[in-house]
Amino acid sequence: MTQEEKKIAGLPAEELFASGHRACAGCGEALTLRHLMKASGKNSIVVSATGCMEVVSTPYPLTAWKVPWIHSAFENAAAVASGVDAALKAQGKRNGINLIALGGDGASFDIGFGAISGALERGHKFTYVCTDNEAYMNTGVQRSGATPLYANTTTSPAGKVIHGKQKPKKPLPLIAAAHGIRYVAQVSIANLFDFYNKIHKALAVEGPSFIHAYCPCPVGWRHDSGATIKIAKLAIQTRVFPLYEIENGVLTFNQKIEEKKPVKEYLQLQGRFKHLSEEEAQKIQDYVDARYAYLTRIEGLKAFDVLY
Ligand SMILES: Cc1ncc(C[n+]2csc(CCOP(=O)(O)OP(=O)(O)O)c2C)c(N)n1
Repeated sequence: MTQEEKKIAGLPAEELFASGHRACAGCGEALTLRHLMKASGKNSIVVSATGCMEVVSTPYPLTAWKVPWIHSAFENAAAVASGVDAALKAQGKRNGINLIALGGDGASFDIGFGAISGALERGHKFTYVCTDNEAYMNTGVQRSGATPLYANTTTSPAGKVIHGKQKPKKPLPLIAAAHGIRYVAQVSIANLFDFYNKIHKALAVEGPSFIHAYCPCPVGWRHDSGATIKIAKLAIQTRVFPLYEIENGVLTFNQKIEEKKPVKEYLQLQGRFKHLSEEEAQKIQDYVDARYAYLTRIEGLKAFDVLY
């Protein structure tokens, strides 16, 4: 067993995001929260934006949360977490508490973007975790700034006029890093050793940190509920979702993919891409290659100034 494996084997058996919640079978977000809370532990406070994870975890009067949990509005989890940070500091109680703000991609890439940016700029000590399932799933699969190119959603429909979303995904982790914060990382439930390591690093930062978590959604992506981890693995192997971290302004790949798989293998498991022409599938491949080439160009460089 490696040191990393030993560390994970020693994690509490207790589930702080308990089973019995109402997430769909195969939900990538629920799995992410389960492991996030095991990594964070009992001394955590969670602020949760409106979205699937809030709805499925807290049907009144029940809750799946075994730590203090605050429901914010859709757009202001980062602002509420800022207030919690300030209040704990004023009371002299900030030490030893992991403060996490949670939002889906709609809450993070779009509507809560301003609140996140403000909290990062103010330098609050908290970890923002975006559980990205690439659309507004709670309200019925509307496209967000995180929805990938040509994906079929109810507001970017694949029909005669357009073939799914016409714009690529917004590079939110890089935008977070450009704020000058000390730690940004992409995590996936398909690599839990890396996942735990990064959550621990993010929570240890004396300031803001940002985690972008890849979360397949069987309903919105139209894939088999048993295929969640397979798809998450393929996202890494095709370089659609590379596992990297940006620590003190320097980008490092944590699971380098030397022999990449064709993106088509990833696309064909998901109904949201079933309308694609050969040409469109190739355009997605070109886009993925270009984004990865960009990350490779800045790898190992002090690409972002650290301000907080
Ligand atoms: C100001 C405001 N606008 C719209 C809504 C309706 N609404 C609630 S959850 C949601 C979508 C959430 O999407 P996302 O953040 O991606 O999380 P997911 O449900 O996919 O996990 C929307 C549009 C709202 N609650 N508040």
